[in-house]
Amino acid sequence: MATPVKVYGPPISTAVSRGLACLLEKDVQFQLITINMSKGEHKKPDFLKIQPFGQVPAFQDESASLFESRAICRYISEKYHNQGNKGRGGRAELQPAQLGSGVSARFCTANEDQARRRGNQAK
Ligand SMILES: N[C@@H](CCC(=O)N[C@@H](CS)C(=O)NCC(=O)O)C(=O)O
Repeated sequence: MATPVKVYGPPISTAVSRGLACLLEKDVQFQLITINMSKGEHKKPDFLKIQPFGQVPAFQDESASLFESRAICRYISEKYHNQGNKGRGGRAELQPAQLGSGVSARFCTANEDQARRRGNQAK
């Protein structure tokens, strides 16, 4: 049996609910594994193996282990492009390792911009 789609996190979290909304829109069955943040479960070693920043959500299926809700949504939208809401996501070949790179690239660019501004202020 294929590994079920798993989402880790409390549904009250906006980032978790973003991923859940995407799964529901795409008619994907999933298992929600609640993480009790008030007990600090998101900072426990077992969870950090799935989400190294200790944040929710995290996502796993038979071929990918992901974090960052937007990367998760993109992965779901592309993998299940032919079901549910077909207006959501493209049909690009799946390359899970690259899914988060847009987020990282934007983060790096923002940091570089900030560093540049700081540099300019110092002059
Ligand atoms: N950019 C992340 C944000 C995730 C995030 O901030 N999650 C919050 C809950 S909504 C969290 O885990 N906070 C606990 C912490 O940062 O320690 C995403 O979209 O997945």
